Amino acid sequence: MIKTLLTGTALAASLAASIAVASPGHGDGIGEPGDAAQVDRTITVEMDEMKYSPEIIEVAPGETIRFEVVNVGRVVHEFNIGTSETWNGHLGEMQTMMREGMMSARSINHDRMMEAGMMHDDANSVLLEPGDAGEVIWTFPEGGEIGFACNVPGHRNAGMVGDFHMRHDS
Ligand SMILES: [Cu+2]
Repeated sequence: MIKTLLTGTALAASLAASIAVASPGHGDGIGEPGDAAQVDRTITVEMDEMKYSPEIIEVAPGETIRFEVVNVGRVVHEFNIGTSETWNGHLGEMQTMMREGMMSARSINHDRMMEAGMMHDDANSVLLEPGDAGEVIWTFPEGGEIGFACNVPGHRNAGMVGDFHMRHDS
């Protein structure tokens, strides 16, 4: 009887762990999805080959920012808030999407992504075709090493990564 209970608890714990890994922003120290009614500032970020403008964004601890992200380039780009650890996990997902025809260098096949259950609607990121715009509303943590990067295969290695500088003036 006790053995059965322990097994059940272990299973629940491992399920909870896998869910936590699948949703960035919960427990990995990068912050959390922001509330649109609590936005402190709006910042426009342009994405091009292979860079962001601006590349460095200063944020205050606990600040909620609306990022208006515009892809002014000629290929698909992503704005993804995280750390190299979260990005490494996400890169595999992108490679699968490329391989399975859910996206190509210049386009995103939303129907195909929906079919495969990969809607790519993580609150910490937006994936955009050339000419498209989207938004991310994010509440920053009190500190930490956080940045933004494009996980389209090859782009981050080519330098498509930016930094959040946490302001400490309080
Ligand atoms: Cu890119």
